[in-house]
Amino acid sequence: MDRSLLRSKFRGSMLGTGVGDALGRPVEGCAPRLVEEPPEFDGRYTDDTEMTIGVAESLVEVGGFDGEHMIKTFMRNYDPKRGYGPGPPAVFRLIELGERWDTASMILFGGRGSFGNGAAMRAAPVGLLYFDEPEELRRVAERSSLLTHAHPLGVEGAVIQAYAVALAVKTNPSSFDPRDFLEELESFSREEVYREALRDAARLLNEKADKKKVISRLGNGVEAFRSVPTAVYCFAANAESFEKAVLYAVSLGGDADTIGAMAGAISGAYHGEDKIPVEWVKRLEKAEYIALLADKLLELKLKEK
Ligand code: R7I
Ligand code: MG
Ligand code: MG
Repeated sequence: MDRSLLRSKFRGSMLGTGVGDALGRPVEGCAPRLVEEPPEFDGRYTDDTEMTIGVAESLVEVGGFDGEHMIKTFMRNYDPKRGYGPGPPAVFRLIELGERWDTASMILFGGRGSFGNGAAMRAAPVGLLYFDEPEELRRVAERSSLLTHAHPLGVEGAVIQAYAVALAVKTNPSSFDPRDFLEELESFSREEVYREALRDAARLLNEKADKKKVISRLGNGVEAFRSVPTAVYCFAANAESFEKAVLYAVSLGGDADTIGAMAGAISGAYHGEDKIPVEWVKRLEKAEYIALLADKLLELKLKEK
């Protein structure tokens, strides 16, 4: 693939995360019937994008994955006004109190770790940097998830989201089949909960299901297994347009910023930067910096070779 196309796809995925997040932010937690109109776009992003920035910064600064560096980057960037779930800030506090950085996340939720979607929502940079190295992608997605989300279903959500971004980078829109895409994700995933949900997603696609059915089968919740397959579906069912995919994602309500961010990351990687409405990118907070991080991830990727 030529460099300029890759650059556009990397930028599309990073900006797509921010745009989907910002679009969903005002309607996070709303019932779907309250999101019939597209929400107003003011460009303000939430924890989803803040942590995605952290993942990208750490990968770029280190030249690859370093867990301690990444969690410290999350802590350095942490802004309590960005609407974090309770898990990550609790991990940050434990570490500040002297807990080991590599085990603190396991203390959460009665010692099982979180299965929230907080690791999946920030996985795009991992999918980009390792787009053609599936084993390395899985390893880094798992380890970067474990920093805050230790439950196997929280971890696997991040793996699937990263792999979806990777597949979208590799895909040429002129020869795309959403069923193959879902099948490939299913065969990559190692948790039956996700395999089942991805098969459901394929059925919903065949049925041309309405929103109610999509929400009742796949979910729109903050749990990784009730939002990652949903985001993947939002992309697969609306692959022809970035705008359609993210508008559909946030229209499901519930964890709208996160489903928007994840669908935006996949769709942006698929279409590239130029297919994201200019007005959205113009208004997105720190858009230039986010695009710069995408460029640096690509630079790192090409240096590896
Ligand atoms: O996953 P996390 O970072 O939250 C991300 C969400 C996104 O929607 C962001 O936009 C932001 O709004 O927050 O935060 P966590 O606290 O780790 O997980 C989110 C929630 O999932 C928790 O607060 C719990 O309600 C639920 N949850 C669990 N419930 C029971 N048992 C996560 N893990 C468990 C569990 O093991
Ligand atoms: Mg958020
Ligand atoms: Mg959210």
